[in-house]
Amino acid sequence: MENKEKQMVSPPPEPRVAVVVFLLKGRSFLLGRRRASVGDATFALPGGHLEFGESFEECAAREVKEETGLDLGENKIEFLTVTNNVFLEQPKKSHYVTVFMRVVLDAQEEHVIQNVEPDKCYGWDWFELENLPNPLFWPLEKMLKGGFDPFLN
Ligand code: 8DG
Ligand code: MG
Repeated sequence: MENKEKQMVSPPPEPRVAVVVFLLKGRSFLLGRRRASVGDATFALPGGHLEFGESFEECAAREVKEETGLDLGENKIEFLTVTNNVFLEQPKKSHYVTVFMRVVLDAQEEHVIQNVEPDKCYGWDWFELENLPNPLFWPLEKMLKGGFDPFLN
């Protein structure tokens, strides 16, 4: 096969941008167990791919709404940090520039969380930083093991 044809069959992998959100409530934040080819059965933050023309804040609000049903409304959505996540193992190589955002929810208020996309997530729950579930999705694990504290910064 000519090189050009090969590229049409399977385009070269490219880095993608993901926006993920720490929804903080008291000492807890929301994690869901993934149903996905990348990181299946691991616990991850709500989030997804940045769409063309979106700000990080718009993407964060959209993904949280799509995945949990929670409307962030007037809540402040803050940028926390960005990490570079290269995963070269087969069958699914991936490279994500992952933008971490934060929303501090009012701990006194009740927040109804729904599993809106049960084909992508086994369910959401609140976890404390000192008592996280296992296994965490590796980009999240890498960052937390590196000492990053979403409650500070
Ligand atoms: P979309 O097509 O609806 O936009 O995306 P999605 O179906 O919600 O994708 P996703 O897998 O939830 O998120 C996209 C990528 O973001 C994921 O494959 C890898 C990267 N990512 C991280 N860390 C995290 C995390 O903690 N949670 C989520 N959901 N994605 C993460 O690097
Ligand atoms: Mg997602």
